[in-house]
Amino acid sequence: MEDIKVPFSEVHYITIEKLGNVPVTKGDFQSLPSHVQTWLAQMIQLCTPHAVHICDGSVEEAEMVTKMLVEGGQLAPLPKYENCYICRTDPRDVARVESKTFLITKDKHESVPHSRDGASCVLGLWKSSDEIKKDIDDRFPGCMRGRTLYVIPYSMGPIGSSLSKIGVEITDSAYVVLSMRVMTRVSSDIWKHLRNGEEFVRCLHSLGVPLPAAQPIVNNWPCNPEKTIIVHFPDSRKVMSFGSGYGGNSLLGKKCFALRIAGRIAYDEGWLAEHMLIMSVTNPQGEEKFIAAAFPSACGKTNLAMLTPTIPGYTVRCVGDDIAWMRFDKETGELRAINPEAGFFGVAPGTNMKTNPNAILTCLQNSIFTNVGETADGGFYWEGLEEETPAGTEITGWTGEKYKLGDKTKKSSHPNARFCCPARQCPIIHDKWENPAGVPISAIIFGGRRPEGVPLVVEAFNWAHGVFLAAQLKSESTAAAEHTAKQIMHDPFAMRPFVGYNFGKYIQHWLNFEKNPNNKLPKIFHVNWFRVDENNKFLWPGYGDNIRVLDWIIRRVNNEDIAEPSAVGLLPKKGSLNLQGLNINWDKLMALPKDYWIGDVDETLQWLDGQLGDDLPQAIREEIQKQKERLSKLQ
Ligand code: GTP
Ligand code: SPV
Ligand code: MN
Repeated sequence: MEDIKVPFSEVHYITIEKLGNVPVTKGDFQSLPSHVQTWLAQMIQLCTPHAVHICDGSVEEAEMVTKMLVEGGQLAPLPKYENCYICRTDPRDVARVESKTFLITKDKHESVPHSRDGASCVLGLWKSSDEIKKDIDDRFPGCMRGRTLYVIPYSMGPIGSSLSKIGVEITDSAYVVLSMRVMTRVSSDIWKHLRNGEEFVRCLHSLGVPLPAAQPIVNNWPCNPEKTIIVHFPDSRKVMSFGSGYGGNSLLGKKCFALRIAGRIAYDEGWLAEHMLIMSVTNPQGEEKFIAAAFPSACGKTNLAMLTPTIPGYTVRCVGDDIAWMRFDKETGELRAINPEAGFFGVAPGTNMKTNPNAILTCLQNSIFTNVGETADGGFYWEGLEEETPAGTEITGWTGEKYKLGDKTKKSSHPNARFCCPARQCPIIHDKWENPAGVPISAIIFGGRRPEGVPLVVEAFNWAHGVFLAAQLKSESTAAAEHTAKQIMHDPFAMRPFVGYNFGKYIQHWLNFEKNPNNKLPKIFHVNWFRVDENNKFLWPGYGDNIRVLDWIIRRVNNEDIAEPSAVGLLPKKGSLNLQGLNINWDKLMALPKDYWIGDVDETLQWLDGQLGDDLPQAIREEIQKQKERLSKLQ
């Protein structure tokens, strides 16, 4: 079932020390760059697969792998659309597992800050090489027994761009092969770029279920939740992931490489790898501005990146929905950003033709849906599609049970169910989205889910204050990781789960960009779409109406006199935000409850000081002090 059937004549063998001859069912091992061959041979020896498949990223390859997965019961076609498939995971493997995600460096404090005694560090988990060696030795030897080892050569960013980086992922999951082909640029051309011995990020992934499986496989989704670990070696640019086939745990180009490892490379090389969407907004005067925005997982990046404006005359175009690599141009001083990814791995529930039509239209072809419901006529279904689904439609929920349309007591989909679709299919994808030189960023937005206290939009007084706004970011927990209770958590820069080195150094790295007078620093903002009233109803309509906030932000970028200082930053002057056609309680939406904010700033200082200790940059302590002083003067 795991085998790809190929004509016998196309198979060649490689001889691996202590293992003997291993068939290569696709691709030519001998033609790979020698440093790649050496690493692959070591990994084959470690994982002992029964065959090797070197991916080329072609359509034919995708068709072959898809066919195999369908025959094996891991994927099923969704005949309502073109080349779309549905997949249900083992219900124990549905999201990232932050508690099992580690950074390995010689010195602990290269990875994690000097937290004060008693504060258990949540800004990265460090293990020593000795400790992790035990975990690795306990898991990886023989982990691909009876399975095919796939070799995926890929580029993060347009192939050949000076802003891009190359990775190679080894995996025993064919689902990962298909998904990586959507999310990254998989191609045999990668090997040409590695010819001169150029380095690449080495990614090893295994489902952790050698065959015959020791435990029953649930939903044809092999995984090993008890033994799941995701391990990063930032110094040697390596990732090893075991036991999970889901999302960021297994598509190693995404969070593992493009944020944690790339973040560290960016620190070393003087640029930024951030958890940010990239979009452009063109105003009625035809003036276009690019914006990057960081929100924690499941807090609205994909939705903002492709929003449909509710006010006339504006055009939004999408460059990326999750990750931005950005650097200040040495000549022009502009901050230029690329989206290193090639696809969207978006939260399905809540996505519909009203909230995000562009996402729906992007995923009607060549897409994979994981942990969603299915309609009897072969379509997808999830919470949020009620109004678009005819009454009486038969639905099977993600757990395989029948689901009754509109049944509020059950869920048809897992809250972290995702669509995986090629970005180029997005109706509003920017024609520069693959520009090797990136796009120039004029504003950076941070935000989170803040039901209480936090106004719709705040502008930072200056760069250092903006970095403080980012450092104090908090958000209500979501289903994107293993947090179950709804609680407000600190998530500085929306990077808490994704930072690849000491967070104190990370904040200082941000602060340092101000020291170069050549850098054209974008203005920094904080937004909150999620404030609620006393009945728990959102005070702001969100989604397409967020254009009104973007419009205000762009006018501020153009230095329009529409902001006034407050204790927490610059707020829109009353009447300066276009609210035409909306029924908004502006005063409630923008209120700064004094007690709330005094509690908040004290708690923020305590938390940052506890987490970062002496690594907390002095400039941030000063910003906190200034905020306290401003708050003390509030009425
Ligand atoms: P990741 O892909 O996990 O990083 O998440 P994301 O930041 O891309 O979040 P996404 O855009 O997928 O939105 C997550 C959830 O928030 C969805 O259920 C959306 O419907 C909801 N959401 C997004 N934007 C808004 C908004 O403006 N207002 C409200 N109320 N909900 C929103
Ligand atoms: C997130 O959790 O931020 C995601 C999904 O985008 S995952 O790829 O699983 O990290
Ligand atoms: Mn997203």
